[in-house]
Amino acid sequence: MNELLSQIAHCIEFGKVDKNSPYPPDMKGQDGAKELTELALESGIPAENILNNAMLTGMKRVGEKFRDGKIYVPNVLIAAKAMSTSMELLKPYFLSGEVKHKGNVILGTVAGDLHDIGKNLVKMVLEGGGWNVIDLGVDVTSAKFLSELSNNSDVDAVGLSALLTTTMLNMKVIISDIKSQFPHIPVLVGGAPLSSEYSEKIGADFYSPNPQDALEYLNSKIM
Ligand code: B1M
Repeated sequence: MNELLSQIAHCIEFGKVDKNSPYPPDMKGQDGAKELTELALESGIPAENILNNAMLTGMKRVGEKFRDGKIYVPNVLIAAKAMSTSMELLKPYFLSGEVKHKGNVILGTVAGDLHDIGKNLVKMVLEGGGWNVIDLGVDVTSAKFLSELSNNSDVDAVGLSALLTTTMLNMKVIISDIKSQFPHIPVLVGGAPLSSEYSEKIGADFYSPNPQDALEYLNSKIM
């Protein structure tokens, strides 16, 4: 891996947000995810490469260590902060695509679930691909999705994200509620614990393991 990319992955893994952040103590005074991401962009490394080969690599290591009980929630939170800081810097590159909106998508992390890094990436890629995203945030209930659909007559699709095996169960209820009142609205789902089999079982129209497939699915709806 490119040295700069591996340094960014390291900063995210250990939660080194920027040069001024005191954490972790052994990296005090060193460049953090912010400065190194800026440098990578200035050096001409494509934003997609930084995302896939540095940021997601760092976050994958965090997930593995968290799963294995080697780190705890505060470590994950500070890593997520470093990840979000880098993501903000990539935003303009993902948004530089098209200007005219292809349509409107409601997006949210489902009820009970507070994970929003993946959902925010999906938002960035969809917006970069020309879609207007109505972001309902995290912990979004069925009632909130329905109220948003009632208030916006020109919504083309709804996207649901879930990261927990417990909250992915809530998708079934949300989809069923949406389909009973808005049967014509396609619902796409994504998130680490999901699969296409599960997506089919809960009545979703499409399962996307990554933001790009979600974008291609939406684009296929207007072709
Ligand atoms: Co949580 N957490 N967490 N966590 N956390 C996981 C998900 C976990 C797998 C960690 C582990 O044990 N290895 C585990 C879930 C286990 C399970 O369900 N079986 C877990 C747990 C247990 C928990 C808590 C219960 C811990 C606790 O409190 N004891 C708790 C739950 C809180 C809640 O939600 N109610 C919790 C809390 C947190 C933090 C708040 C500390 C933090 C979230 C911060 C934030 O999001 N702002 C956090 C984090 C960061 C993680 C890990 C480490 C990283 C998740 C992440 O951001 N990944 C995660 C372990 C892991 O996944 N490696 C873990 C990077 C992100 C880009 O990937 O979200 O999968 P992802 O999104 C991808 C694709 O899935 C796809 O595109 C994205 C880009 O490729 N995608 C879509 C996602 N949504 C999509 C929608 C689409 C299309 C594609 O269309 C609509």
